[in-house]
This record gives sequence, structure tokens and C-alpha cells, in this order.
Amino acid sequence: MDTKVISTGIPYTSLPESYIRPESERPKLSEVEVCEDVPIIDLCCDDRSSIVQQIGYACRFYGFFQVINHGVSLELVEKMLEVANEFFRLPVEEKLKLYSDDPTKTMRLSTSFNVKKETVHNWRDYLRLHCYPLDQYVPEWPSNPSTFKDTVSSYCKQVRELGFRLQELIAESLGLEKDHIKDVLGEQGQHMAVNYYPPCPQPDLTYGLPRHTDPNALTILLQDLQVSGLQVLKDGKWMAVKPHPNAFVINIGDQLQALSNGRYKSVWHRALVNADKPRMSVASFLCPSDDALISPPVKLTEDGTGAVYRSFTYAEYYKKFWSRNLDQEHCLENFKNEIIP
Ligand SMILES: O=C(O)CCC(=O)C(=O)O
Repeated sequence: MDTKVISTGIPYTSLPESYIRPESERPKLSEVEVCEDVPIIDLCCDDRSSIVQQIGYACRFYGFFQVINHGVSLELVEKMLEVANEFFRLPVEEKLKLYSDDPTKTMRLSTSFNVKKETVHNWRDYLRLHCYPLDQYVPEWPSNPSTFKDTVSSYCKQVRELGFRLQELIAESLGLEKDHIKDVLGEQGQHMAVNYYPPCPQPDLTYGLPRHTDPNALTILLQDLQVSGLQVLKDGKWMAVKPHPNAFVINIGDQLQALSNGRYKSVWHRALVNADKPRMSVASFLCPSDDALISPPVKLTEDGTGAVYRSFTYAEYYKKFWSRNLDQEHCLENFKNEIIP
């Protein structure tokens, strides 16, 4: 491979060695089923208690769900995907000006997951942006395509509002005050990963992203409508999540699993690649402020179980997350309280 990224526009005829997973770690595509019953929650429904109940059910039994009538302009969603595609179609030399493999950078084009740490690479390039506060970060975003900054800023604002609405509904579904989660998470950061998965010559030997949970609080994922690839682990089985028109996929992140004292699951998910078509996804992550102390409310520990995880700051958690391989054990395992018999 003579470039650092794989979105070169030149088709690959074989999968480079460094992307090939050992046999036992491969995706086993024939065993994957389509998840026909992914909860689809209509946020425009007048009956708030019904929405809260559906969200509680989805968070507890799935760890993910889809939302429709979510308040983010559908025209803006289209523009977001358009500008993301335009970005990845730029000449490779242009994109490489933004390349970095340093995870602490607030804006970078990168590839795979954590190239300096991992032993096998993943078939993905991604643009990683910090998005809040916008006036601090937009100046460092790509200025090519020329519409990038405006379109992505508007998209980020609307997605943030959606995230806050969902956090209120999730808090209510746990029997907490509507603002409880937002209060604990403090001034939330917002990051974006614009993921681009080029066609892959041997998709059964590798991943776009291997199994992982999201280290943040809540993820709002925009999936390519034409090309599927997202799979989630449900009851021990990998299930493909078919893109639903006009929907976002919402993933519970590790912080909400900890805050809910393990009632809600930060779901294992992975992205598969395919031989024919490139795939795009745009993940928006809402993240606690660095000094937010993540600890469940007393109301959720009173049932005799106590706190499943010890309290930690988000800064501490995030550092731990990036010091590991993506598909290792659940990062929260490192924060578990000892069970006193
Ligand atoms: O591409 C996808 O569907 C999943 C993306 C994802 O899991 C991530 O960016 O963390």
C-alpha cells in the first residue's frame, strides 16, 4: 500500500495482508440474520408516555433503536451525505493534507481505527471532527468542498438538539427527572466521524469497523440508505440493521450504561464492508464534559445491587478507551466494582 488512506479512487483487486483477520475473528457472514424488529420510534407522536415507554424498552432489550420524525431537516440530512461524499471524492493528495493518526487531534482524516496500536487494520477511512462549541472548531474543518463548513455546522446543531431530547426521554424512562442525564453530563462535547468504506475485494476476511461499543453517552448514526453494513449483537447473535428511510440509528454509549447502573446496554456493533459499492455513515457522538463524574443516581442502586461500576470522570474513561484495541473486552469492565459476597 503506497498511501496512508484507502479512499484513493483506484479499485483494489486483492485485500492487502495487513487487513486480513485470523480465521477465528472473521465476520462469518452466513451466520448473520437481518434484524426485522429493530424498534422504530416516532418522535412526533403526541403521547409522550408512549414514547418514553418505547425508549425504555429499546434501551433495556436492544441498546439501540431508530427514530423517525426526529426534527432534523431531511433536506439537511441529504446535504450532509452529499458533502461527505464530495469530500471523499477529492483527490487523495488533497485529503492527505488533513491526515493524522494522532487520536488527540480535534480534526483529522485518518484510516482504520488506531493505526499505531492495532495489529490488523480495518477497511475504513474517516474524517473525525470536534463539533462543540462550533465557533471554536469550525475554523479548523476542511474548507474543500466549499459548502462543507456551513452544511456540517447546521447539521451538528440540529443533531445536538435531537440528542438532548433523547437524553430527556431516556432519563424519564429510568424514572428520573427529565434533566438528570443532562445535568450529570455537564457541558457536553460533540464529535463526528464521517466514515467512508471503499468497495473491498474480500469483505469476508475483514471489517470496516470490528465489534466495539461507543465510549460516549449517545450516538446518532446516519446510515447510507443504499448500502447496508451496520450489525449489532443481540442476544449473542450478529444482526444486520437495514437502513430505514429518514431514520437515525441511536446507540446507547458506555456512559449511559454506567449512569443507568447497567440497566441500559451500550450495544456491541460493527460495520461490514462489501465488494461492490462504497458505503458512507455519519456518526455524531454526544460526550460528557471531561470533568463529569459518572455515577448512577441512588434511585438506581437501591435494589440491593449497589453501584455496578465505580465512579469515574469522563476524561479518565476516554483515556482508557483509546489506550486499548477497539475490539477488546468492554471498556466498562475496567471500571467494575468488586462484588462483595
Ligand atoms: O458505519 C457504521 O454503520 C457504524 C459506525 C460506527 O460504529 C462508529 O463510527 O463508531
